[in-house]
Amino acid sequence: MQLLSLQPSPNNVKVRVALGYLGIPYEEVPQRPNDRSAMMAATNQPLTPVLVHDGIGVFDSAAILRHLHAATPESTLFPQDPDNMRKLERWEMGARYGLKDSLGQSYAMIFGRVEANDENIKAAQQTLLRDTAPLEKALAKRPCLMGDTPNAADITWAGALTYHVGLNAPALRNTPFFDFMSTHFTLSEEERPLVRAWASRLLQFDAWIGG
Ligand SMILES: N[C@@H](CCC(=O)N[C@@H](CS)C(=O)NCC(=O)O)C(=O)O
Repeated sequence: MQLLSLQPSPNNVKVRVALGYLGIPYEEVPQRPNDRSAMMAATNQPLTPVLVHDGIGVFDSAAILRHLHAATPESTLFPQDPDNMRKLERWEMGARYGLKDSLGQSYAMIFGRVEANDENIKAAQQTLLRDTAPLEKALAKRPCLMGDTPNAADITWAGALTYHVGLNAPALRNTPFFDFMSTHFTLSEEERPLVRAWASRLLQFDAWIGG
């Protein structure tokens, strides 16, 4: 399998976590943001991540997780019964859109549309805390969102939290974007201890972040 990726982006992190968790070997082929030709050739669309498996291109991180599950008989990424599938999809939807308000507030400051002053930073931090509260609550009841072991809901959320838990990836250090996010929007041990520990554990399955 080959993974065409923009390495630090959350949807790419999510797919690498799934590959690492399932123990599937793959070759990562990092892409340059200004050249979409490899994704276009493999999948007729420009975004990453793209998985190429036996010559077939799969795009969209959620579709890639489904493809990996379907191709791996022992995978427990998705549940076996319809009710839990629906429950998983609700968590997954939350992860895909749940942090858009705080990210929007953060990006506005990073790209200079809004002043990065204490008041605006505090407001974005409050939004992030509001939107991660359901996770902390769920993790107080069980080790993962839906049970004892991680599934696609956990992995999707871990990807979405890439910029909100401490990361070690050398390529992320000292970039202005990551500095701003890690300085102001790292979830704290006091306020989100369970989310931090759970997301950090999952992100270690990403060879690029954890390695
Ligand atoms: N729904 C897609 C979204 C893919 C996506 O937005 N990819 C981003 C990286 S996370 C990308 O390639 N962005 C390039 C751009 O917007 O120019 C997924 O989950 O994979």
